[in-house]
Amino acid sequence: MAMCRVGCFLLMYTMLSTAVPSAPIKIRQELFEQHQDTRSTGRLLSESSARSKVECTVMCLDYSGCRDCNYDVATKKCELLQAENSTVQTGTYTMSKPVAICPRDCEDVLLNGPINDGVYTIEIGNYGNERLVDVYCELSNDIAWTVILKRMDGSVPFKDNVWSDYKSGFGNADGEYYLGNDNLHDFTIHNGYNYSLRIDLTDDAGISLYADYMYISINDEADKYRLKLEGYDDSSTLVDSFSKSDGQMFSTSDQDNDSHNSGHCAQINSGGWWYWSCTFCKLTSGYGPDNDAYNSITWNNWPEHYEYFTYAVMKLSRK
Ligand SMILES: [Ca+2]
Repeated sequence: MAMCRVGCFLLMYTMLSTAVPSAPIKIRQELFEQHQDTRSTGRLLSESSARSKVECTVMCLDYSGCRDCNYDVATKKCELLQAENSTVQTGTYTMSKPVAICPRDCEDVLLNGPINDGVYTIEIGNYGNERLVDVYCELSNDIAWTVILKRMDGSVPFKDNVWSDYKSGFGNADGEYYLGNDNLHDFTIHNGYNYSLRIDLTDDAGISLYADYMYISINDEADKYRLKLEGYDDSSTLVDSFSKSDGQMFSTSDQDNDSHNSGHCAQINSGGWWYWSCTFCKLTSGYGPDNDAYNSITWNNWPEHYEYFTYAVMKLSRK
């Protein structure tokens, strides 16, 4: 298990005469203390490029024996060190000593430099019990979205996956994937922030709409990953079809935790979901035109007739 180490020194060593780099590096002051004229020294384990201080730090976390890292903002050079101490340099270096060093979500990623959509490593869970997880970050328009579910090509069999799959997550963050219910629980309950939810859907005619919810959290496995969903935003372009799942437990084809007394909604339909009896929407069901209505991604309040959905995303942003 990778853990955040407070002792990982981040160094922005910038020659005083060096021009300011063209891409501004945003520094989150709550996370990083600035120190002048100090640089971490020690045996050099690795030297490579990184897009940001946080990426450099994550590289250090993943590198056996790495204790400190130095990041050069101007050249984007990342040094991984088996550090022994810090030494004072004369007028050349600025050091950032992190209070917390790993991004907890895509907002941390955005605030620490990267501006491009893509896969980033974040840390999930209570401090002292963290794990590193790859997620897809949408970082455009200065809003950081952490994608937790993505359907785009039908390459991942969401509808056939069982409880253990949904528990741990599946797929790849650079394509179709589900972050997993244990990760979702730790992300929404133990990350230290509250999150809102946006659902993006695109149908086979190319119509793209979204629905916003002001708060989402997922309880733990002992409570069957019960969903808390509040505050549908009626300025959304999509009429609500998900709020009825608020308070529902998660069900899969091998676990019936729904509110349907005589039926097993995840078998009547397909895909793990927060069914009641049974659902007005589901994003985990079959992909593409070769599935009936029960076995397809659905959104009952879609404004037009649709054959199937080509794109479906659930993503979270910090409130
Ligand atoms: Ca049932």
